[in-house]
Amino acid sequence: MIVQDSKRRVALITGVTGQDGAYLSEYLLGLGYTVHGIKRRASSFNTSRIDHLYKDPHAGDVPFLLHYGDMTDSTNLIRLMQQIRPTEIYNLAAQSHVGVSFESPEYTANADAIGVLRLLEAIRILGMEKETRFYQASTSELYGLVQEVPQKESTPFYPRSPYGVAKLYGYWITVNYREAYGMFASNGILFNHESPIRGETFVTRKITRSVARIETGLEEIIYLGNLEAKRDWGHARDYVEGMHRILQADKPDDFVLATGETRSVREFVELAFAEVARSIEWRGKGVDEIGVDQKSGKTLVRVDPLYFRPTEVDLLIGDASKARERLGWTPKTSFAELVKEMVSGDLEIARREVANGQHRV
Ligand code: NDP
Ligand code: GDR
Repeated sequence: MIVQDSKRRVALITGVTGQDGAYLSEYLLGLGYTVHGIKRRASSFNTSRIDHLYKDPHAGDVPFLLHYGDMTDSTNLIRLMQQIRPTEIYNLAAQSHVGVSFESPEYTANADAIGVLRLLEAIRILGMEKETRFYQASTSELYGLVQEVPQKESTPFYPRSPYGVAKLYGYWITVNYREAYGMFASNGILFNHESPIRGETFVTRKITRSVARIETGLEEIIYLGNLEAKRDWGHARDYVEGMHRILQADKPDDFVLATGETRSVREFVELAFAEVARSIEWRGKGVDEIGVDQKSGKTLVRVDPLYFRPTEVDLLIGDASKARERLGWTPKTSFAELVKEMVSGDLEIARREVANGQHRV
């Protein structure tokens, strides 16, 4: 049984500069938490997603603090944990791009697999097992090659990428430390979740950004990989609330968070273009397939095998009944609302670029 000092609500978020880190920081600050985030040193500013939350600590007592750190450096993680003594840790840091994990498999394993172990060991080394709850950002990529649909907590794992395999280690080491040392350590098995601040190289944001840039004349065409892949896409804002609920449960456990609906990349493209009143007609097959604007006849989408993965995950659709029943969590944003919000966010950015004199093609 974990006994927490009810007055102290101090969260440590790794991966605070990422999509989920930004939404979770905002959510926890709204609940009155003191939030500490770990950011990586970079040669240029990398905090654009959280700048609106940050106040200079010189101004006095501020609830949001950032620290330099890296998941590959245990000395740094131990020191930070010792200084901060968080009551909740959200481990969101990861090399999170599935395609890139085929290019950098060793680094992905170091950050995404061993990084989890480093944090769990830091809790043990500092004797914080009874005061700190641990959330691990697990993923629907664990399911990989389809074994069962919809996928739920009991569905067997069969990861299909170095990223998925590294996350498999992260999942099991979290379960093992819970069972071996009685830690409050839980996995959230989250299906894809997106937003207007999603990284620009994930397929949803890549599409909405290009739709906006094509619409404003900044770009002419979008190159994509596998159009048939199906994903269960939700909104990141809803999912970070689920992460928090997972750590407020009576006991540590593993939970799927998903919408229960699935769409193909092709459907996402069609809906995103429909937001700017364009309808796509598909012509050709396989690598020669193109998407044409029905009105103008212009080619807007082209398939490029560069974006195919050596092994693909064809179909993800999650069953989040356990989270609904035990945590009272349900997603609030529909697929159509998500696409609308993302296209609208990217249109705003593209129009600003145009207004600032960016070159038109
Ligand atoms: P992002 O890629 O947007 O953010 C990843 C974060 O991790 C960034 O802050 C990044 O820093 C940081 N990071 C990467 N490598 C390191 C490292 N070696 N040391 C310290 N920090 C590092 O991912 P999301 O916000 O989308 O996802 C959050 C987590 O949830 C990830 O672990 C991801 O694998 C997992 N997940 C995501 C899902 C999704 O659909 N979004 C679904 C299921 C799981 P920097 O900004 O400097 O790059
Ligand atoms: P995913 O997300 O691999 O599901 O991982 P991504 O958006 O990268 O790919 C989704 C599907 O779209 C296909 N695809 C393309 N993908 C990208 N990135 N770029 C393209 O041009 C393209 N064309 C088609 C992919 O092949 C794939 O099938 C995300 C990440 O956030 C992980 O960290 C997280 O764990 C999982 O979601 C759940």
